[in-house]
Amino acid sequence: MNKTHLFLLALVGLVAVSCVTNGVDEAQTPTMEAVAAKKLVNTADNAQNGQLVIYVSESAAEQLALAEVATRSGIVALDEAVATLGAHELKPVFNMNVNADVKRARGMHRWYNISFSEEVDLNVAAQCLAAISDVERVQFSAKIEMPKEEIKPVDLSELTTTRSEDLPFDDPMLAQQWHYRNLGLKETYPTAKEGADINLFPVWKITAGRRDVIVAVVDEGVCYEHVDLVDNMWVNEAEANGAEGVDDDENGYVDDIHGYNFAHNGRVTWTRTGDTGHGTHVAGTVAAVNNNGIGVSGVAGGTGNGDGVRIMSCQILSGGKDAGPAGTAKAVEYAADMGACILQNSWGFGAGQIANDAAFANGQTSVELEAFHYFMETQNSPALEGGVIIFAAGNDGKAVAGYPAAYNELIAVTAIAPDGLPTYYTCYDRGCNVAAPGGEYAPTTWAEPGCVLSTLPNNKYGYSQGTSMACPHVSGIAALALSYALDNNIVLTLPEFKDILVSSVNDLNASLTGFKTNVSGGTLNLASYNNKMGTGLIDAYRVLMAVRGTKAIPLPVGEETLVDISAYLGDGNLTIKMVESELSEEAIDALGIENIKWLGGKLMLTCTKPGSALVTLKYIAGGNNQGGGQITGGMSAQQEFAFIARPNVTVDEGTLESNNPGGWL
Ligand SMILES: [Ca+2]
Ligand SMILES: [Ca+2]
Ligand SMILES: [Ca+2]
Repeated sequence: MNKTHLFLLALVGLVAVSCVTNGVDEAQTPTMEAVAAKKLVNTADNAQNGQLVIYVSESAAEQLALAEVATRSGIVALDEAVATLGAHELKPVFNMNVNADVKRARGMHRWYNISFSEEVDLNVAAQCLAAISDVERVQFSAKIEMPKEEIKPVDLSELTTTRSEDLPFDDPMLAQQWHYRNLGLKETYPTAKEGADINLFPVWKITAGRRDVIVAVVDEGVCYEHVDLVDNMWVNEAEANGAEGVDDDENGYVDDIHGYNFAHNGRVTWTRTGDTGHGTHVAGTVAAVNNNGIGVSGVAGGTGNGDGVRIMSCQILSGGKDAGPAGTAKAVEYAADMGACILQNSWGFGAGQIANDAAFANGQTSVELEAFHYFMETQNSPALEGGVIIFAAGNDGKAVAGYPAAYNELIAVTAIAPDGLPTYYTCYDRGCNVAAPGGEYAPTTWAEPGCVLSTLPNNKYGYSQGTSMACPHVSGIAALALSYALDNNIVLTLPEFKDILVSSVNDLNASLTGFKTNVSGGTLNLASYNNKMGTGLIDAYRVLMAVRGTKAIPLPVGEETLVDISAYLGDGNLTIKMVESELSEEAIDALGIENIKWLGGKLMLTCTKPGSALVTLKYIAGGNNQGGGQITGGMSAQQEFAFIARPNVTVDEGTLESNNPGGWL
């Protein structure tokens, strides 16, 4: 090991000399080491040995593309470095078989992956490459992690799988999926709170997905044979109907029927030693098949009529081996090239490993960021101008999300428990954008039903907790939102869509006082999470209403409440007189509305249960206040609103605060 190290230190000197002769003016550059250091995208901390990613000059990229063997490019300094490192592979990262012109214009053809002996000291190898004038950036292959969590298969004999009449679909385990509709049952979690969920059921009355919305699950392999997933798997028809061992659609990947394994270069797998079922669990939350009388429901799993959104398996972890940044970048590129518009990511580099956005990109684009930008700027759905990327915030319990999640262009999801409070493991604060149910083992007893229930490989099901489990709730809601937009010919820009996803939330802060006992008997100081779980708890119904352009009016459960739409019209400072408007029976039923009174141009009512409904409210648009019963030209107008009754909602009358969370992003 030491020998290699010393040998390569000597090599740096040699390469430096050759660079000087190649025209680098030493008088203008303080030292070769300083020049080389500026080219390093990240550090060798926690990096994979034996590989680096480099970004070469345009002219070098052209020469490399023409060379029959890339390791004999004809670029003297590069060929020498390759030989000295004993590199056995120098390959373009991105797939120029598909969409080559766009990728070339973006410079994606300039990224190369170089593989060499694991004995070679990484820092020395990186400096050696960075010393070459045609090499503009060098990136270490940081190891990728899934946020750590324990996945526990369900013993079906212990699970009550009764179908209750009020459930919208006949999946027998839906009653246990409190994360979709939380009834506050003590057997779920001792302090479970009714309504601490994503408010999914009212959305399923409007849409449960569309098969032309494709969600790429960047994770372990998805068990595409699972009886509760198979009908919602994305299918590459050319490969499905093609020949084994042949790249039938000529996209550069052989037999990529439901996706591809970028860690082991081959078919998607889930049965290697070291596989955990993580990708299958995540996929089930997004789109397990609904209403098929089997197992669980998925957020966007359809109605049982082949109308669920599709899951594409972009496998970056396989038997404990990860695809590295280059393989992960290819997986993201693949998702964009093959039609996904939502990128679901429950993986990262570990909270705190990368300090901030600048350290993530070092002022220059890393290979995975290049791929993220390509995904975000590729339009695969008529409803969305671009692609949206959603990440788990991380499970280190730190006041910062891990990277890439924390990066400012990506949505980072924190996790709540069935009590509507932060989980003990969730990352929070810096870099976090929105919360969703991630589940939690019951305090002190380690009982599982407070975790998230979903699919596991080989037709099994299981509970797990983590921001990994929270994240696919947001991806599933995003898929429902795009399904709804497609149904209604609505087109959103990416910034508009991200705004909808992070601002269509219910307040979490009102509950964040005092302490909470966690699973191991320790306590969480809830005040430290105030305003730090992202904007709030995502609400699927509010998301759809925002896509529709309908304002949501949050209402508390069990309290007499004054509804004043003045806060939602104009600049919010108008005094609007409401006119008696008829609330539909459906709305009254959905929210258990009682004691409806119209008082002085305002509506007074009590919601007796959590629920959501559309209402049309009429009002007088100014001009009639003559006094003495005289009316002069008070024009009547009306607007549709969504009433959303949730527990613990605080309604701040006369301001927009309750409608606009305005929290820290
Ligand atoms: Ca193929
Ligand atoms: Ca094939
Ligand atoms: Ca099912």
